[in-house]
Amino acid sequence: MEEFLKREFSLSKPYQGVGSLGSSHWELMGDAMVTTEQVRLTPDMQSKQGAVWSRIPCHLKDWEMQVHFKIHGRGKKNLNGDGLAIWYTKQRMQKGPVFGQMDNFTGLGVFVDTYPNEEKHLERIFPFVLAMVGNGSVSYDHERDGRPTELGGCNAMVRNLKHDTFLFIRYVRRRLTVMIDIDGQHEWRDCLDLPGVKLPLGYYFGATAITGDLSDNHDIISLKLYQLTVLRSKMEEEEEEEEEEEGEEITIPSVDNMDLLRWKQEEEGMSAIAIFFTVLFSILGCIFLVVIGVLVYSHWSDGRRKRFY
Ligand SMILES: [Ca+2]
Repeated sequence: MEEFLKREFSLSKPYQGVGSLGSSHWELMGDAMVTTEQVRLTPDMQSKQGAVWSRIPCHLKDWEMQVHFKIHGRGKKNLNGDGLAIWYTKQRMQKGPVFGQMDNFTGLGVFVDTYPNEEKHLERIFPFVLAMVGNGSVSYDHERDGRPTELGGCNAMVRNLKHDTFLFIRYVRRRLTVMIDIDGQHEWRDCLDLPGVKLPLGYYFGATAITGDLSDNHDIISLKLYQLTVLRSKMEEEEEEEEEEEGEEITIPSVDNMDLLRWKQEEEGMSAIAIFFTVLFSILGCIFLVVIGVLVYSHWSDGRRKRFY
């Protein structure tokens, strides 16, 4: 496998022209700021959100993103938040609650979640790195730290470290691999490895971060995107050609053996049950009123008859 750095999808010092109109491949949003040392997505202050987004859609089939980042702040253990995210999505520059990106996004998100929102995280230590694929109809469950929709992840003690910290996202032959290098040993540690992840071409790379009541500096030092040239076996090539000929080009993100629509279906199922009970109780209510009405009428007409005679 060979790799080539793609400058148009990479972001590194001295961040020439980043954020200025027209001259850079990268656009800033919200509270993000460029300094000589980093692109600071959020400062260590409450209720901030910021982002840096590529202006150019990426049409590479196989790629690798190396993220050099730094999360640091005054907050003591678990009194900091909320984290940052690296994206390959259809949407760009869309503010929202998912680490600063819109919910119901379409594409891939890799999150470095630094605050445990769910109280019962018995076996999970934060910060936690987690990957999610959205198809436009799946919601990120913030209160449960994205657990219902996670593809996998790992614990990563990345805050307030003196040495450099890296995140590595590789997408090759529809296999998603996430690794981290956070111990200062220049060694990649496995975090997630999943085949059958289908991502369309032409999406945008971006990085976002958000703070709430709790905060941190969320810094991107560099984003380096490598194009990978992968040797494909004859069979794989033929399969891909066949798919293209049959018009089976990937247009919606999906993950094999995972139902990304299950949330929506559950919601629809719930509302069907709700409709059923509403109708049932309405009918019962009507019957009750009719019975009461008949009783009252017969009582009243009895009274009239008595008075009449
Ligand atoms: Ca969280």
